Amino acid sequence: TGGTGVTPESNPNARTIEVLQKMADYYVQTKDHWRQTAYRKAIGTLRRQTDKIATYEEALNLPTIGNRLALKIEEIVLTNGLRRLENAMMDSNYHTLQLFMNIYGVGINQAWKWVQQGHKTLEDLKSHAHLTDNQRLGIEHYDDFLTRIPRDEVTALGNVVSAAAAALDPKVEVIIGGSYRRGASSSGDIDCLLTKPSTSSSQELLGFLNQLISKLTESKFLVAALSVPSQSGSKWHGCCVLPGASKPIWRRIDFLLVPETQLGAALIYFTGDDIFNRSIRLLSSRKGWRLNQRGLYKDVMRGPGRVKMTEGTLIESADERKIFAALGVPWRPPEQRIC
Ligand code: DCP
Ligand code: MG
Ligand code: MN
Repeated sequence: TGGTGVTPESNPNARTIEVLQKMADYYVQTKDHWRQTAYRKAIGTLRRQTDKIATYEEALNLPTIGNRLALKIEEIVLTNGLRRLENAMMDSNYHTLQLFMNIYGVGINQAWKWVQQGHKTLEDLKSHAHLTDNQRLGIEHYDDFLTRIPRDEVTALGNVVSAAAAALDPKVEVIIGGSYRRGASSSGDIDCLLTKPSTSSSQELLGFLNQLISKLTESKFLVAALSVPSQSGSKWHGCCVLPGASKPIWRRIDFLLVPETQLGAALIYFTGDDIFNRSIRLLSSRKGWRLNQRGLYKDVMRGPGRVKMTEGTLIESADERKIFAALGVPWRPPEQRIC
């Protein structure tokens, strides 16, 4: 070998990279985007090193490598492996972990707890674990919630919501966002944005939401509530079924209250996809601005530890296209917001 490049064989960190790569693959499986990205960056950094990185301090001195990753790198060098990875991947626990993580609303931490408590099946959880109401519901409808919703069914479910909304208040507009708005042929859930002309806060729509929920519950369209908005909240999560189906599949549905003044920012956020959102937010923060589901802001004041002190000055929030224009990003129709 020679030259300035570090070939994989000659890289003194080859074994560390190999283990970190397995971890990264594992986090792809568990849909942990943040860790995936952190591991990828760390691998890139290690690839560029010509010396072996053996200690916590050496690792921490490198760009893109933080506290936790530095500890892992030291552990890999010391033990030639990684306990957590071995725990996760080298035995049947890994499959149990996958099983539990596929329960709606259950993340890796909860799934791990159950695995460590020795639970192996959904039946085990039902009869022996302490479950919240939502976890129980997620287990009871395990297969339903893993079943994608065909586009035609999303349209039909959306039409039920639109009809009920129109009967209560003809000025309210129902927009289906999420993967449906991106043109997907099937969706994981239904993301319903509810908006109305001349509104400037989501609280103004809370009364309407309560009426809509009552009406759709009475008509047996809504079959469960998973989370209801808190005092300042604007989201309702629950389940619905297609009317008239003989053996209906429970579908996840979200209602999101959006005042007209924030419709553009909310449309960007709730259209996604999540990777597109992350990249457009990053682009905003590189300009020193901040984009969230309520608007695009400048002069966001931050205190120690980058803690946000003020929301900043609003640049734009009502119009989706104007937000793209303000950011200097060419307009991208929803179908092209797939990263
Ligand atoms: N969203 C996000 N980051 C998250 C979760 C959601 O930016 N961590 C945004 C982008 C999503 C939108 O909210 O498009 C709706 O979230 P969903 O989880 O419903 O995702 P999708 O509708 O995109 O896909 P699916 O078909 O799985 O519902
Ligand atoms: Mg969705
Ligand atoms: Mn959703």
